[in-house]
Amino acid sequence: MVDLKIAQDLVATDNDKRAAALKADYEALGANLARRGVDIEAVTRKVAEFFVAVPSWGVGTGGTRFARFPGTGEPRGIFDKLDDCAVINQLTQATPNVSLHIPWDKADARELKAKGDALGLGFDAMNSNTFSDALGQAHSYKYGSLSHTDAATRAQAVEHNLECIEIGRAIGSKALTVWIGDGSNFPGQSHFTKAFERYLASMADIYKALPDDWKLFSEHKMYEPAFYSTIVQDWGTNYLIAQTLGPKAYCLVDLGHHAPNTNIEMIVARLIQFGKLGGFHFNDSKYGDDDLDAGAIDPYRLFLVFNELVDAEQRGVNDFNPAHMIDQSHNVTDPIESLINSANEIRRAYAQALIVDRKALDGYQQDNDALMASETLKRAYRADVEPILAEARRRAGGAIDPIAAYRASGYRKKVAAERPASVAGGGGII
Ligand SMILES: [Mn+2]
Repeated sequence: MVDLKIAQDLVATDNDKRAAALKADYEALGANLARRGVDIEAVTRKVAEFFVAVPSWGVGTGGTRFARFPGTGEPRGIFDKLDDCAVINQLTQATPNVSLHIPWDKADARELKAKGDALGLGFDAMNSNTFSDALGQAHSYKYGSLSHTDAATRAQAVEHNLECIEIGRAIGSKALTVWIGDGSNFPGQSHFTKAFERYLASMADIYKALPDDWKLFSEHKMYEPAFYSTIVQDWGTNYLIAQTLGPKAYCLVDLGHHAPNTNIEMIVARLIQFGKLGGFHFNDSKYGDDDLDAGAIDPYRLFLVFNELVDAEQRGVNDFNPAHMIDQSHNVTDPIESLINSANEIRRAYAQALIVDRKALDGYQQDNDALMASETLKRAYRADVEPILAEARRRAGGAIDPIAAYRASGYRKKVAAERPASVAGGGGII
């Protein structure tokens, strides 16, 4: 029996108000898609089976390097965070797994597992943190971690990653994501080649400790906190890492970790082609690593990424099973609402990509009909697939309108009374 954070009859009451309109909209969309040769039921089933993991750090209010403005009823620690994650999953039925971050979420592994089980939540990739110093650690990461010039500092950073694997094993995780802040702020500060050699040697030590059924994700990021050079700055370096380490090593693509206007969908296609796409950190951005809600700025780009994923899925690419995770920081919204919306936007992009007429697209590509090829994608993107998303949620026991149901539940007000304001919410940007 799952511990539901919002009374299910409240969700049912809200759904009842919306059921007739949804039925009409779903039938109308079904008729429209049928004329295109698309079976709406097949799309709805696929959408219902598509899940994205939420980040534990995403349910706390984030901040910038200027300030953090705490929200009311913020989670005080990992167990409160898991409660909030359960609310998101209850209403969306799209987020059954949580991605933890160590040391922010450090707790007794048996208690973590028991709490997850009670809430009906599982655990996705573990995230290590060697981009900040934990209280009382022997060696500082001010000048780097896995690539540090000092062997003892590197060993400490490796040891931390091994601890993340151990915690992950105990709670059912199957992957470790490594993002480091290592890099330099000044030309000449760091020897590019020697630093990368040290990084690769440290990662090889972590790789050796990886259980057989685990994956190691390395995450690239162009800049920040290092502003001149970053060790794992782009997908090319990331690919070299995954190739060098071995078959359990994959590249993780965080949408915000690229220069503006980078063709991310093409990077995704390349990594798929060479078997090294590990997964995603979904978010959106206008300028840099803005960590805005998925689909908030450029929903077409999100669709184009999913267009590549669905293309690979339908071509039957071998061992194609990328991890879908959100990595966001919410500064001005209720994080639960932002994560609900983001999960829906990610499913929306998937649904739109599922209805692309791939046979027609292939024909236009063969015939060099650029205009019609582009229109074929746009036609799918323009479709309002909200009735499919809502119906998938409804059938799974979620909310037809999850934001409305969440607001009607008064959950935030209730937890605000139980959770006194704290200065450290554990929100973070990676
Ligand atoms: Mn990330």
